[in-house]
Parts: sequence; C-alpha cells; structure tokens
Amino acid sequence: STGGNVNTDMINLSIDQVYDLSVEVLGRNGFSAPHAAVIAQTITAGQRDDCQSHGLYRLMGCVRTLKSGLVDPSAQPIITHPAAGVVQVDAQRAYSLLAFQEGLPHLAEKAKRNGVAVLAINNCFHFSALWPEVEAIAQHGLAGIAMTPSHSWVAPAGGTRPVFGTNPLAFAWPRPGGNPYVFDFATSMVARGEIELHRRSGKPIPEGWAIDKNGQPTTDAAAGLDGAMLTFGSYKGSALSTMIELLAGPLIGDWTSLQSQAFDGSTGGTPLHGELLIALDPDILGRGQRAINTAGAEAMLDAISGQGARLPSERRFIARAKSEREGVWVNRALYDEIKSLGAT
Ligand code: NDP
Ligand code: PYC
Repeated sequence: STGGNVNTDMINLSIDQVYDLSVEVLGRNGFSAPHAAVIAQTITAGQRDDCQSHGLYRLMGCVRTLKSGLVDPSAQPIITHPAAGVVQVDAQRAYSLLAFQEGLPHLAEKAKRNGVAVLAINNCFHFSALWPEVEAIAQHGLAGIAMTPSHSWVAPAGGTRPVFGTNPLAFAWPRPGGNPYVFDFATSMVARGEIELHRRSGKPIPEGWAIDKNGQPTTDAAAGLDGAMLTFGSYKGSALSTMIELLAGPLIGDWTSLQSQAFDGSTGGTPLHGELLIALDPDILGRGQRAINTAGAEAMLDAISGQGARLPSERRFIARAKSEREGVWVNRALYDEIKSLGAT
C-alpha cells in the first residue's frame, strides 16, 4: 500500500511508492506480473520525469481498456527473425512494453552486427511515451529512433477531418559520460493526453491545438477532443505524421491510425497498432573514426547549449534528479481516483 505526506491538493510519493501503487492497481485488475511490472516501470518513469500526460494518469486508461475485454493482459510476446537486421515481435494484443523489453536485446545485438537494425512490434496496445525506449537503445551505445501511430484524432494541414494519430517521433544519441541527447514529441501540436489533462482540470487549451466538430478553432478542451487536433509545424508536421503512419503501419504489416480507430469503435481505449524502432551503430557506420566523430557531435551539441538554448530532455533530466531526491507530487484527486481502481 502507499502512503506519503499530504498537503491539501497534492500528495508526495517516493518513486518506489509510485511503482508499488502502479503494480498493485495493474495486478489487481488482471494484468500478469510481467506485464504489470513493465507497464508500472514506464508509468513510474513518466511521473518521475514530470511527464504528466504519460505518468500515473495512464493507469486509468490501462484499466479501462482491460475492462473492455480487447486487451490480452498476459500474452507472451512472440519473437521472430525475418532477416539479419530485423527483429519482429508480435505482442499478441497485449500492451507493447513487454514486447519492447524482450525485443531490445535482439535489436541491440543485430545493430552491433549489421550497423543498423529494426525492431518491429506488432499487434500491441500502446499508451506510453517513447523516450524510455530510445534512452534504452542509447544505453547500448547506439543511436535510436522510435515512432508509432495511435488513433485518428489529428487533421492533416489544410484539412478538418482526423486522419493521423498523435504519432510521436523519438530520437536518442549516446553521449560520453552523461545523459544522451533525446527528443520525443507528438507530431500533433501536443499529445492528446495533454488536452485530456486540460479537460480534467477545466482549463482552456491554447489556440492552434485543435478545431471543433465544425472545423472552427477552439480553446475548449472537450470540443477539441470531439473535433480534430492539429499537427505541429503545419504541412511539415503533417508530412512527418504521414511518414510515421506508413513506416510504423503498412511497412511493418500493421494498422494505420484510421484502422486502429475503426477497430476501437467508441470504446475510447488504448490504441492497437504497431511500433517501429531503429538502432544505428556509430562504431560500424562511423568509418572507424569514433573519437573524431564523437568530438564533432559534442561540439555541435555544446554550440546549442553554449548559447543558452536548452536541449530537449534537459528539463526531464532535471526533474528526474529532483524526484529521486524529493519524491513526486501527485494531484490528490488523481491519486484518489487511482486508489479507487483497487489499491489497498
Ligand atoms: P512536448 O510538446 O512537450 O515535446 C516534448 C519534447 O520536446 C521533449 O523532448 C521535450 O524535452 C522537448 N521540449 C519541450 N520544450 C522544449 C524547449 N523549450 N526547448 C527544447 N526542447 C523542448 O510534448 P508532446 O506533447 O509533443 O509529447 C509528450 C509525450 O507524449 C512524448 O513523450 C510522446 O512520446 C508521448 N506520446 C505518445 C503517444 C503514443 O502513441 N504512445 C502519442 C503522442 C505522444 P523535455 O521533456 O525536457 O521538456
Ligand atoms: O497522448 O496522444 C497521446 C497518446 C496517444 C497514445 C498514447 N498517448
């Protein structure tokens, strides 16, 4: 069970308490121990790094989706090796994270043998942020790219009807002796979870995030969720999102966000589709000049931060260190709702 120091609106929990709460809720609602453990790890990492849209809040979606009967809460992923540089993991309609955990060692080993390797995850319910996965690839000394579709919530630039998912794109680059360079963002203006959090707290959304059902700009979170979200960077985000649909969908024999949405119907559950991850080995691709290449990369990254521009993930790494020292503050209403899902 969980405890913590309470103030009026927020509750302070240690990272271990966040993990224990997550595992307990997932286990009591029917997830097998291996699935509960990996899902809880990712949710805990999100809360720890102050990524509220993909932290504890996601437990409700996992439990709701499980209750819809669509998800297999205990399926063991099936790993196949269709080519030297490819590992394919069929999640068998379970959540994606166990498939990633089991596929990662094969991805890393193949990238180190071939210079580049692809991990295609199929038939997975996917709710999670991608940075934990590209960070894990970077821990092997590899550059990593990850992408996934979701549900058709986002209108293409110039249109008003949803086609794309919020389609995140993540990238990690290993750096000597410190955190990797990492970015991970939705190709919509923001993640849908961010708009859902605005709706929960009754806050308006900024203009430019979404349009309503009639195609008109809106600052009402609920109206935006009912209408269509917008891509970031106009036609550029639209094109990137299209690429993600194609590469993490049909290319790997899996669904687009439109197909995933059609399968879901009106359940409102976690999207079911595929995910594509790519790992690249600088030792093989870098023409044997690892030290020189690393110096070039570091000089370029220093030229960004050296002028006061922040690197993506810098905020997250600072939040991580703070949470490790002080624990995390969780909205009390959210905490109570999570406890009502079945924690002691
Ligand atoms: P943001 O718009 O906040 O973008 C996040 C990325 O941009 C992070 O790498 C962040 O670093 C960086 N960043 C933010 N502000 C700055 C800045 N001023 N200067 C430099 N870098 C900056 O988040 P999104 O709403 O787009 O996405 C949030 C999460 O949602 C992602 O982790 C994504 O994977 C997840 N998601 C998952 C989906 C799925 O289907 N599984 C679908 C859509 C989104 P930092 O963290 O340090 O702020
Ligand atoms: O926040 O956009 C989102 C999202 C979709 C699937 C998981 N997260």
